[in-house]
Amino acid sequence: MQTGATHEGMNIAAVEHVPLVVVATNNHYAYSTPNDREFACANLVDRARGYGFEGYELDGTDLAQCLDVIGSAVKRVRAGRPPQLVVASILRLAGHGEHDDFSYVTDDIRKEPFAIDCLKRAEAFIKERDLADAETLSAGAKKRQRKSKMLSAPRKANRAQRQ
Ligand SMILES: Cc1ncc(C[n+]2csc(CCOP(=O)(O)OP(=O)(O)O)c2C)c(N)n1
Repeated sequence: MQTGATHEGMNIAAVEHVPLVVVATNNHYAYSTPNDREFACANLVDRARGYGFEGYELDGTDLAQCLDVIGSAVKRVRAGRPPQLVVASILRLAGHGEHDDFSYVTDDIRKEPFAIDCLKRAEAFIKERDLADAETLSAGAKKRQRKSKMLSAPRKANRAQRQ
């Protein structure tokens, strides 16, 4: 959201009535730089008006809300409304890269509602609505475990090397 290309692209999309939906995942940090060092407006979604977009905010940890709000934004642009900006609030729950121990995230931020694990919440939502069977859900969980093991292996190796 901070690069020149994004600003220029959003501006021209509104001028040209492009049916565009921009979903900005605000994970509160650009590497270790917090939101208040990245932008001075109260909320990212405030920018929508300046571009000539319509703006919506949502809880990015809530799959039902994501489907609803983003789905409605898509319907609106298809119906000829201006481009849409949807800002989803969430927290990155690991480092920016394997070298990043994530220690700059304050305890206050970790207690925020947007800091919960969206995958666990999505799993509960899917189970509640019976949208997938147990086998499919456990296959997804196994895949995530394998990925997390693969990601933590180089971190452990790096730490061992430094000691
Ligand atoms: C306007 C601007 N240009 C460049 C940077 C340098 N910079 C620091 S972290 C980063 C990458 C951020 O990646 P992103 O996916 O947004 O966040 P993260 O993976 O850390 O959650 C960049 C380009 C910056 N912070 N702000």
